[in-house]
Amino acid sequence: MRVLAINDISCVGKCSLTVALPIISASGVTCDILPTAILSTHTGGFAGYTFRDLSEDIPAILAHWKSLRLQYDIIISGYLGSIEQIDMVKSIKRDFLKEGGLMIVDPVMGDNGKLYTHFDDRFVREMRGLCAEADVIVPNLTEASFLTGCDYSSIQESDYPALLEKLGQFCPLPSVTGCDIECGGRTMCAVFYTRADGSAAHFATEKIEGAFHGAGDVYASALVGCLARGVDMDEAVRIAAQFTTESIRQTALDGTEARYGLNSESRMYAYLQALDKAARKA
Ligand code: PXL
Repeated sequence: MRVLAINDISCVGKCSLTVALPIISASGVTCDILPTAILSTHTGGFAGYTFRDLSEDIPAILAHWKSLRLQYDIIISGYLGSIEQIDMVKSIKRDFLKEGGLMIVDPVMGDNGKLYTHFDDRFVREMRGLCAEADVIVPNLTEASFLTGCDYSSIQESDYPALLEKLGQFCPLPSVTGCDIECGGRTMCAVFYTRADGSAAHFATEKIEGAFHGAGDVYASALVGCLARGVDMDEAVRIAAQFTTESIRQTALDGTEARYGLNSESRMYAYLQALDKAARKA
């Protein structure tokens, strides 16, 4: 099983490839990488970061891979720095995804109702086009609202199924993370997702107060790890969401700054045990 992770390298801040590579490869599959940019830190919460766009290097990298006849079972794309890179991902899918392979898009664009620096409405439109070529998409609630044109500030719990349905109009297996729901007087944090048979489902974990950077990257990477091991969508969502919540809990416990990312390292063993158990049953 060979996975390609397309994402940036934020040297500090534990997101994108510094999260995807360790989690996907620890899941027991090959994880090749295509870095889209190198930054000294990610762009969320640090001033003065460096940003080197690697678009110019990508055609030669791909030409070399073609000469090696590389093909992937799963391709996951994350942070893309430009519309040109969105187009590159579309052509990478055409050239490098095996017949019957899985294209997963994490449409990294924003959080807490706002787009990240560097992104605008045109980028959102193009990202919608990329999502339309994916089998699975994993937006957070902010990204889902931009992709569907729903007003983030007015979204309520009762709107989540309709949001999922709207995403389903352009991608067969959408899921939305970071959906707060009330459950027995407590606020929980849920993933709303669609199963392969088209039915909708959600899975909730404890909500830990605070903003935690990089949670989406941990979730997407663990989901890929699980799917790559043949685990079905219900179990994959459950295991990935639990790992993410445990990583958030650890980070809150450690009291480290949110912008330095999730302390998921010490929760990795429990994640792998859960994955191993599910993969044996699959
Ligand atoms: O975690 C998402 C992410 C990935 N890569 C870069 C980012 C962000 C979010 O801010 O800035 C460069």
